[in-house]
Amino acid sequence: MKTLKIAIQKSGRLNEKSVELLKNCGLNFENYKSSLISPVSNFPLEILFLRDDDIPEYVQDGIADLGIVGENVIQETGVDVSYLQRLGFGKCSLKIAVPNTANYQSLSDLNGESIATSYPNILEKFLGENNIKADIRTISGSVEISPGLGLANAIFDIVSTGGTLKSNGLKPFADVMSSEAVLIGRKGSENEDLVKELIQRIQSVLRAKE
Ligand code: PRT
Ligand code: ZN
Repeated sequence: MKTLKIAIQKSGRLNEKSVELLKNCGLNFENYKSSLISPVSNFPLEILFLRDDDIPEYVQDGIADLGIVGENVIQETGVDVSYLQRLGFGKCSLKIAVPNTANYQSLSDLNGESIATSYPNILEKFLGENNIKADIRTISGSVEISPGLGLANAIFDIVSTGGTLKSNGLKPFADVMSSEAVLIGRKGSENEDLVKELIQRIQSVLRAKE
C-alpha cells in the first residue's frame, strides 16, 4: 500500500499547531527536533519536517503529497497546488506600513517610493493591480527596521498584533492580504482515498474545536 507524505514546518510559528493537529487526528509519531522524517505508526503516512518556504514546491513537485503552510508563502512562491482545507491557526495579515511621520493620503502617494519586503511577488502583483510604480527592495529579514535606516520609505510585511510596527515607529497604511495556515495537496491528490480519509479526520478535529 502507498505511504503518503505530509510536509510541515520544522520549527517556527506553525510547527507546534501543525504537530498538535496531526496528533489530534489520532496519528502516532515521534516528534524529535533532530529528525527530518518521522513515520506514523498507525496510518500509512510519513511526516517531513521542512523550512516553510520549501513546502509549496515540495508539494507541487510531488515529493510530498500534502503540506501545511501559510497562504502567504503559497502566494509568494506562485505554485500550482490544491487548497484542501483552511486550518484556523497562523492567522496574520500582510500590510504596507509607513513611518508615523509620513504624510501619505492615498495609495497613489506610493508612486516613486521604495518599499522593503520579503514578499516581492505578492507586493508586485498588488502594486500592479493598483497601477502604482514603486521600487521594491527585497530583503530577507528585519524588514521593519529599513525605514529607520533610510533603506526604504515604506515596508510590506506580516502583521499580527501590530506590536512590531509600533515599536519601530511605523503605522499600517494598506491591507494587502490576510493569511492562515492551510492544508495543500499535490494536484489530483484530493481524489485519493488516503488523502480523503486524512482530510475527514482533520475536518472532524476542526469541527470539535468550534
Ligand atoms: O524557519 P522557517 O523558514 O520555516 O520559518 P519562518 O521564520 O520563515 O516563518 P515563521 O515561523 O516566523 O512564520 C511562519 C508563518 O506563520 C508565516 O509564514 C505566516 O503565515 C504565519 N504568521 C502568523 C506569522 C506571524 N503570524 C507573525 N507575526 N509570521 C511572521 N510574523 C512576524 C512578522 O514577520 C513580524 O516580524 O511577526 C512580526 C509581527 O508580529 P506582530 O505581532 O508584532 O504584529
Ligand atoms: Zn520561512
